[in-house]
Amino acid sequence: MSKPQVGIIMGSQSDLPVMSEAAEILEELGVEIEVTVVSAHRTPERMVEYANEAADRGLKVIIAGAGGAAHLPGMVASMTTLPVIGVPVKSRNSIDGWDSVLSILQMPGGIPVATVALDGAKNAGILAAEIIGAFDKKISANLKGYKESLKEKVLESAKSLEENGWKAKKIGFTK
Ligand code: RP5
Repeated sequence: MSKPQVGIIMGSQSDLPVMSEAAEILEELGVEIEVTVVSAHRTPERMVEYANEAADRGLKVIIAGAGGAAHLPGMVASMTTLPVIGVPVKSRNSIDGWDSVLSILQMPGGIPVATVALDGAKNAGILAAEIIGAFDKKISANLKGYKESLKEKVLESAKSLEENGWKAKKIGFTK
């Protein structure tokens, strides 16, 4: 196995059901990953160490997920020059998800976090692969294949719907 290119971190293991979607799509696209828990509030020293060492360890992108008072993505972004993709998680300490979204999205000038939708870890994985794919032809080709498969699924479901009518539920399209 070669060195991980994308680091997936989350504030708590309770974020894993959401964050595993980033891991799954990145593995499908052939991107080497590492996955771990780094809490901004409960392990601040570990967060500083992770952010400071990430680039030197060879990571190219960090995906950081957290919920509620979600400070992990922004704090990590403040300590690295790597692109950071933030995943707001609708966690048990989140009121309605907006707290997670806004605390990751509304970063001050100079410290961007590319924030995806609430629980949007799959898109975070795809975005990370696209960043890697801008410099890596194999990943770029894998992404092209993935996007083709999305197109085919839509066309298949359109055909099925047109042929069988809207009452037939077996249109076989999942997100
Ligand atoms: C955040 O608090 C974590 O990222 C998680 O989304 C949330 C709840 O954490 P647990 O209490 O489940 O560990 O920091």
